[in-house]
Amino acid sequence: MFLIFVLGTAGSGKSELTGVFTRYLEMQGEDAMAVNLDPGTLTLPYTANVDVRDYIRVDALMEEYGLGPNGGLMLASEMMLEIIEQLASDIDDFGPDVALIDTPGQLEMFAFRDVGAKIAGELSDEGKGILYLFDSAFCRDPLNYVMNMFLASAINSRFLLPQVSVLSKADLLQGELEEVEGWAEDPTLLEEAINSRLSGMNRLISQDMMDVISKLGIEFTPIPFSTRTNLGFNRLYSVITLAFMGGEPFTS
Ligand SMILES: Nc1nc2c(ncn2[C@@H]2O[C@H](COP(=O)(O)OP(=O)(O)O)[C@@H](O)[C@H]2O)c(=O)[nH]1
Ligand SMILES: [Mg+2]
Repeated sequence: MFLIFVLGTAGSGKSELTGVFTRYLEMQGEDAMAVNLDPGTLTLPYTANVDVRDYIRVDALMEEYGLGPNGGLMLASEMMLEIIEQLASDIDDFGPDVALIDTPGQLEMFAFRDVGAKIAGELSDEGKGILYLFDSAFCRDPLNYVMNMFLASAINSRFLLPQVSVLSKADLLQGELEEVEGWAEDPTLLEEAINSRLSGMNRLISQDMMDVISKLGIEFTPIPFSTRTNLGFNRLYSVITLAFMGGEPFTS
């Protein structure tokens, strides 16, 4: 069984990608399932085969303990640590070859608290990988694009798992898609955009961040993807099977 954790900032399209791409994987003959690990979401755009909300719900915690949304989320993340074994056995019972795991709306809850790394460590001893979503809404501007690279690097060093980048909601970029794709394919084009479009502190920060990221040796080529136009589905499938499975399908 291979677990794919879908990570990205709030609203980057994690839940939609989880639902739609799980169905796509099934159409490719993969034995795939969708897992929801977001205890805070009220609605999901897919039917989760395993759902953390069967055990923990942020809205119920808020009501029971008189907490606001952030307090509820923090309590939920503590409680999730206590039910990891239960979630692991729920996933095992389902017995898929590949599970897409939708993570909390707020990236920081999963990426920067203990809960994410512990869940990733304890949910399975078998293969694991990460899909990091660069939200197109934050990618028009070279400063935000570099900030996204930085977040992706932070996740990479935190989880130490094979990682594939996705440029989510790419249909929103329309005429700007070609330029952003250029930044993804060729860092010198991104440097040019930083120099020509940014000034002052923003330019300095972006240049320095790019230096740090290139020293880390991490490469990002976010794959343009859209659940609205089906853009990028085939490419993402071949990239993840190559990066995670050495080119073999998940279901052999
Ligand atoms: N235009 C467009 N909108 C999308 C796409 N994927 C998701 N969305 C929308 O973006 C918003 C956030 O998506 P969601 O999957 O809930 O993000 P999450 O917070 O990362 O789970 C929702 O309104 C989705 O309908 C896409 O490919 N294209
Ligand atoms: Mg979500």
